[in-house]
Amino acid sequence: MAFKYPTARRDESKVDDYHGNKICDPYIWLEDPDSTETMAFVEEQNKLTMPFLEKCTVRAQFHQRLTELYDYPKYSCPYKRGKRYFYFHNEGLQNQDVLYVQDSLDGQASVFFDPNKLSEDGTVALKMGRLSEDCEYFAYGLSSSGSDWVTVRFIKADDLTELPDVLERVKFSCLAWTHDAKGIFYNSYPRQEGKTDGTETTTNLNQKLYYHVIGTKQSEDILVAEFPENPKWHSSAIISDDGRYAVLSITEGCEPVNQLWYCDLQELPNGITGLLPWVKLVDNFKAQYSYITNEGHVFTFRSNSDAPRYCLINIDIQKPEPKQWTTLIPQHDQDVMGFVSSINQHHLLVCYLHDVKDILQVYELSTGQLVMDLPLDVGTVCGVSCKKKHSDFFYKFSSFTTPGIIYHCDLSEAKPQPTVFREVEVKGIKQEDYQTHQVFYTSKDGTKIPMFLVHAKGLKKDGTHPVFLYGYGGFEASIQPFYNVAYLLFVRHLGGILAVANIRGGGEYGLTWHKAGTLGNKQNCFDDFQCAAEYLIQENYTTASRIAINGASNGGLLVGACVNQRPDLYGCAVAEVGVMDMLKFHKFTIGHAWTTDYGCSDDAEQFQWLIKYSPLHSLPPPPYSGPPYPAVLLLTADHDDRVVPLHTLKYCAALQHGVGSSPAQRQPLMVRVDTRSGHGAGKPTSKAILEDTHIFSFVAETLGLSWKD
Ligand code: X98
Repeated sequence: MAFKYPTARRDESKVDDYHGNKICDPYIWLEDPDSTETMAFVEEQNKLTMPFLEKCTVRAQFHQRLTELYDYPKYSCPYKRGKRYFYFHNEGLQNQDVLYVQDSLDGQASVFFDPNKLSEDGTVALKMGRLSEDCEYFAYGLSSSGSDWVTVRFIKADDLTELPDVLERVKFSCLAWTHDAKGIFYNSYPRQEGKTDGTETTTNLNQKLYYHVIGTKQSEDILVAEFPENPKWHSSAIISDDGRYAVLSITEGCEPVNQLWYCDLQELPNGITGLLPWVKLVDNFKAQYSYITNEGHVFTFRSNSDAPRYCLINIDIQKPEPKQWTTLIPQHDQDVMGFVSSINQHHLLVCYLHDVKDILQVYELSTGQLVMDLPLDVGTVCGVSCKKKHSDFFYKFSSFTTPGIIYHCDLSEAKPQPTVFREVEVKGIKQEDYQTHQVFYTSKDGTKIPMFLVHAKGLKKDGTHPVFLYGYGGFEASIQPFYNVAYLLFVRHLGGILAVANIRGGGEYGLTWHKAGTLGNKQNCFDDFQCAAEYLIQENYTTASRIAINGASNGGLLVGACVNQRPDLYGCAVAEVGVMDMLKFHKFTIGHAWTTDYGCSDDAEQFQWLIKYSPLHSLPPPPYSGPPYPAVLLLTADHDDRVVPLHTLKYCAALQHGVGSSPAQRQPLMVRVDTRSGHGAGKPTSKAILEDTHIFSFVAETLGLSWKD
């Protein structure tokens, strides 16, 4: 035994009966984040982990170089409201991006909203912000310490005066101004017992939709939609481009399906005074319908109804029968239709995903005909700003080696041509030193899986390179090329290869690809990931002992499951904020929404799927004599109310108990528990840099890598 892990009490008396199967939950006491025993466990773990991380050989160099290189200016696309332009900007190392305003695109910019002023350590983040249609007010939601909970406040946009209005208990919320700027739609949850600060594990049920009238108290807010018969339903309202309709999308989990209701706000004789008279255009959860725009009573939706790669349909709300719905742009025979935005009154900006690379095009709204291509390099459209009433629009492109290029295009010109509006450069990283290529490898069942490889130019396939293999595999999320300085440092200074495997469960090839990695097919995700590692070995890029696998959230589950299934296939595994207890995840915060991807242990058949791969339940008991586990670093944080820390803590205790007690286990099995931190969104730059430093220092230390100048 190379490390002396803290002892964690095992309560063998805690046994649950799942459909006749007795499953012991010995670390159930770790489910209480506030007990002295849990707090002591966390403290002891950190006391082991933090000195180990701090003493890693490359730690100081990685931190210094990452801080240096991360210090480059970052910009969002500008967007126009009223007569002014707004954009986010970070000088480089500011903890939170700052919102700026300017009168014209080349005019002097001034600070409009600076979240850095709200806390010393940058842990208060701007989660959402909405300017009213004519720019009278700015509604903004702040979250503290990375929690999903948001507090919404308001300022007047012309003179930045603060309004007294405050909205609390807001989470997973829309924020939609009525065009008269009299008020705003938002969601909140009923008061709950105990804390509501993101450290609690209380389930999130019975979310409601309200209308807040500016200048009134939250207690007077108007309840406009609730679903007492369906406590898991969540709703989200948007206001149509013409300001006339409230369009309500209702979901009951994370599947891309929704009900679609609307309300004609012009038909309310006394305005918004109570539950709205919603018209149910779609009253089932068979497909997804996302509002794009409307011309009078003809609405355009992006949909996956009979279209796993998505299409655009028109629905005349005066002829609501599905038989009368028409297709505006049919689904592509290969590519997946991504976001669609209306521009220039009668155009649509449409993004397609072609083998995990973006394609951007302009179509005509009235006919669905292609108008123009907007040529892109291999990579991702990571931001757009456009509005139906404006002829010009912006889009931002990035890739593994491109930090960001913002293009500007005006469709009112005779020959519209995108021009580079802003391009940033990262001093100290030469793009031409790196090479990205895409390979397609074969998974266990013969399916071809795409994977991006990023490495130094002229790399020799001599089996010696360390690999950082990243995956996610769920919730129809496509892992498209993205820029990350820490990855490039791994390539440049640790001689590594970044591998991003686009495994099933994601949305890379549409709904079919997603479903092939959910429910009873979840094992496909793990097979795809393991086959990625095997491919990299077979192709002589690397060896098993040089592979570090990484994933976060659903990707943390991926890492946990793969380590249990093939401990011999990797040298290191870093699982961030992972879902590790597959029998109980649905009981905490928003976990119930993930049963659409995972299933639920309450169901006998689904229990059988889950017990087979649940990281917590697939760990070997002592005495363990199988192949040593790779070095394992687990990460979680005290305010993670998306995937509550108990997943990682229980998994850690069980891992150290079984594998950690084996004399053959020389590599560390550790957990880093951050404080004033959450699932990831809104993380201040200083914390992100430190976290990446710790992750890559751990990878370098445990794979035996040294720093190359
Ligand atoms: C979620 O759990 C998404 C959580 N979530 C939201 C928002 N609305 C939701 C409505 C219903 C259910 C969940 C919702 O974030 C939302 C609404 C408005 C604005 C912003 C957000 N996700 C999964 C997750 O976090 C996958 C991605 C989204 N997981 C953690 C899955 C397993 C681990």
